[in-house]
Amino acid sequence: AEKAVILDDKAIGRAITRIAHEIIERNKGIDGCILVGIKTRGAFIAKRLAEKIEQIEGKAILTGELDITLYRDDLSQKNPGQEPLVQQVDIAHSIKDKKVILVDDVLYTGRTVRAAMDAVMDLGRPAQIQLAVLIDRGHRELPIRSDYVGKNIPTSSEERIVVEMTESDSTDRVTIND
Ligand code: 3GP
Ligand code: 5GP
Ligand code: MG
Repeated sequence: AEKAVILDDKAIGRAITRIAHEIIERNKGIDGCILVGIKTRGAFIAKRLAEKIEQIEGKAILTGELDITLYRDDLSQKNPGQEPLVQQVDIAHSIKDKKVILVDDVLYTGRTVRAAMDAVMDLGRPAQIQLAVLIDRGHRELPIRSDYVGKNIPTSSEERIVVEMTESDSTDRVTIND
């Protein structure tokens, strides 16, 4: 299948730097904020954002992680589907009255973010939940939008965005292939 590069390593770096500045600007600093990355690559992006924010502000932002994977419905059902299910919550800080900034690599239907919001609200009442994503590929099935976006990529449902990050892959690159 054909492969088009949407973001190279430099462009990914610039997007993360810009989003770090936007987070600081919107929240007038980072006091009371916690970055929560959705594994796997959303957690890598959250870690890179945290490092950049610390460089800019001179202090560390709180971080946490959620592990959310697709759960296969009972295949005996007439219309089997998959729903994202929270597998693990790794947030060592209280989120009560905090501004929780969820971070993911790709935003698509919005169902993963909905599951993430449920998991966060189960931990206590946050002051606010915000969302940062590297790629918004459209096709929302829920009324969910991102506060911070690296790049909007209109896709067909058949296309796939491939996000590669050096933490787990050989390079930093976002490509689209069908
Ligand atoms: P990630 O955990 O780094 O986000 O869901 C497991 C992996 O499969 C994801 O990696 C993601 O990159 C990839 N993937 C590609 N298309 C889809 C999709 O439509 N849904 C989900 N959940 N993951 C997808
Ligand atoms: P949603 O729940 O919004 O449909 O999808 C969000 C999650 O599914 C993201 O965490 C992401 O891992 C994955 N996802 C959905 N579509 C794509 C895609 O085209 N490429 C990649 N890499 N991940 C996707
Ligand atoms: Mg993801």
